[in-house]
Amino acid sequence: VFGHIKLAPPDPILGTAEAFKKDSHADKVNLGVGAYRTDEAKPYVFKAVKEAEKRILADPTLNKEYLPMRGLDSFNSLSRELLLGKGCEAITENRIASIQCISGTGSLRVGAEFLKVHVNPPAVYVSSPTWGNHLSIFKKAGCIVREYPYWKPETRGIDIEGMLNTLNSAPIGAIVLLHVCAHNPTGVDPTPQQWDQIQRVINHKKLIPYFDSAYQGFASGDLDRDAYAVRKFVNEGSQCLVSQSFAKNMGLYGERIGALHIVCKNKITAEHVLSQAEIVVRQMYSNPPLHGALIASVILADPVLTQSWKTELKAISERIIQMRIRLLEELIKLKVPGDWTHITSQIGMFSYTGLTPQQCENMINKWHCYMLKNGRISMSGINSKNVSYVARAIKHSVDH
Ligand code: PLP
Ligand code: TYF
Repeated sequence: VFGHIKLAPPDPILGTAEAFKKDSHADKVNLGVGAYRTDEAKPYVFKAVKEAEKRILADPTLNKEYLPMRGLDSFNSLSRELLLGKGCEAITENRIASIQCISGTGSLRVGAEFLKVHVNPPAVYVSSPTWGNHLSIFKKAGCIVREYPYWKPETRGIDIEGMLNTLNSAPIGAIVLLHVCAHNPTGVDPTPQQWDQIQRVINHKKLIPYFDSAYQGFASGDLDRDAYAVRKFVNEGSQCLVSQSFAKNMGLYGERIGALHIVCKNKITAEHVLSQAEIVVRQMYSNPPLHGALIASVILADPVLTQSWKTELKAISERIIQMRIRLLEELIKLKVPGDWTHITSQIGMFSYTGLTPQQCENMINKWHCYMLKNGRISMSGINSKNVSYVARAIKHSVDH
């Protein structure tokens, strides 16, 4: 029955984690998956998360009943307030359909399925490059996926003309997937002026923005600042979708907690949309898991705990920024040919190094520095102990 099934190729990102685990070399470095590591190269559990879990365990009123298909109501309202800010009109006017989802990926999958069934967009435009799963998720839902130019290798910045030109020729009603902040994999975000330009084309051509928020608070350490783009669109009247993940900013990777927010024109529409999104969920997995939603809502409902979480988040993003500075210093010290200032100008979890596939192979095979073949490194894998080793690996790979 199953004999004809071929072995699937490893996931290009998650596969690097497997390869790293198998490697027994003492100096190995994990620059693959975007998961935060401490300066000791250890996973990090937020103190605020531990405190929230303590309170959850101690609460005699809690039980393990099913959640509704839309998830935990307190989580849904607190998470959209975190994303869009207190006093956001779309929230006070009750015109957002919010649904707790299985982290960012699950939220994108529910959003994609919902769009296919109820909107049937002519195409979904994603940046070139983007997080690989974006393409697969929308294709899996039956959407036609197209790319808009984003990365300009010559400037190591955004190809804004290319992006605007492509969006200008997109059919009415097409979806445009946008990273809210800390673009994965390039680490390059539009400037406020570029967001103005993008918004103008989207509005003019009647396109539908779909924001992916996987790194709020991770880019600058400031949750409000990192939400600039999505707040601008929503506050200026956009009807749009947002997939929100708490994997990175609360370190809840394995708890699979996130949300899908669909911003509608009015309250009645939002009610209809929510009821249909719930049907999508019902047919996929019935209802979401409870624990992560409780953790996030306990943190977000208590101003003291929220503040302590924000302080930790700031420290984490600071460590990453420090590692960018240190890595650039080491590369300059070693006189590695070329301009490496993009290491510090790029933001968020990743650096798009510009290393060629062959140079990446050398990083992995000779130096045990696990990274993606497109040149992406996760900055959180770098620490004060291995930064000069990584710089030497880059030098050797460039000279190679
Ligand atoms: N979107 C982007 C841009 C990502 O980088 C990721 C990975 O963290 C996700 C979505 C989904 O992550 P998760 O499903 O762990 O929330
Ligand atoms: O790009 C990354 O490394 C993160 C983590 O299927 C990730 O977004 C990678 C692959 C995946 C889910 C999360």
